[in-house]
Amino acid sequence: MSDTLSEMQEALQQIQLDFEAEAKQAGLNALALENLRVAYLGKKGSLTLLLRGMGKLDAAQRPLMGQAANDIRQTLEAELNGYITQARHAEQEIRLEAEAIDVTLPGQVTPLGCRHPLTQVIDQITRIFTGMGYAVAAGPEVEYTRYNFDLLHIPEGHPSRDVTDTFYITDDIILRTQTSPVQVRVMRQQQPPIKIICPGMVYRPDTPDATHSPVFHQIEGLAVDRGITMGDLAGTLQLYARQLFGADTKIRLRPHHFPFTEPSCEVDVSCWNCGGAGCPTCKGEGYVEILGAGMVHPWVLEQNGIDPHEYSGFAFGIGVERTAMARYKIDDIRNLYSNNLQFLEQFK
Ligand code: 2NL
Repeated sequence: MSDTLSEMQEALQQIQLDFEAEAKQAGLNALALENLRVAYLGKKGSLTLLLRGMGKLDAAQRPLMGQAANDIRQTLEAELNGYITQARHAEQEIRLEAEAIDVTLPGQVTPLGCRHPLTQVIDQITRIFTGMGYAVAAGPEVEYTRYNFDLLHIPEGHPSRDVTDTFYITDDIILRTQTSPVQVRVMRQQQPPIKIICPGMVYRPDTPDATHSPVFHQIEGLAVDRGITMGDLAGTLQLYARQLFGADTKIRLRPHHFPFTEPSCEVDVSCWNCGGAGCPTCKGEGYVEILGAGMVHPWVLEQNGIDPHEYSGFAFGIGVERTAMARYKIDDIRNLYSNNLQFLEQFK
């Protein structure tokens, strides 16, 4: 029986030796160390199996052996935990090293762009009019000839309806040549007071050159209410011009003709470059033309559901490209469509 005891004591010592050898092998590998725990201290580990063999011992010897085995178990556990802590620490060191960020390195600079100059001008003009109480209206770019021409008092046979001046899709469907059809749609939907502006793209079959593009932008405005006069038009455009071109700006209305307004005028502003004295910007004129306007033709009001005996209105049409080219001294409209960054970056 004492043979069995000393055999077991030897086996116990051997387990400790084996464990220590294997722990050395595992080094600071946390996974290998965890496997050791299973192999020695787990349910089917060698130490556990040995303890199960204690049944063969005398009752008197069992506590002795049990004590020894528990001591070893505690020793091994303590060693293992120590190694594992070291291993975790070492692994963390390696990870921290690998993930280290040098905060003194220069950052990645995201290049800052800007909105397109046309968008900037559209937004500026829109702000001026919304500031005066105008709402923004939008409508289709593919339009009926009825809305683009007929209801605006542009009769059949008028030169602007020719295939050389309008993109036809069918006999009665076109690409809009102005944004007035949006205003026509609003008038047919709502009674006065109406105060709207209609920014948007318009189309005309022009060969591109320094001042022409088959696609361009317009902002049309419309105000209809009781008692609207040409004085309201002049005052509104005066405020507009001062805000866009500077507080000293004067405006000048010259008689003109449009089919959809009566009377009609072209509107000039005093030259923002020379203030009216005459210079290359205004070609010696002192004034520069910026838009067309007039009192909405009573026929147009009537055709679109508004009683011209009760209401009157004014309308105007602003060429966005023209305005941008004037404001920023752009000499070729094609610069606005070329997506040339050297050009566009000037508008930051
Ligand atoms: C120009 C001239 C103009 C209008 C547009 C308009 C719209 C309605 C009724 C009457 Cl619904 N008129 N629009 C009026 C006068 C001039 O544009 O030279 N634009 C660049």
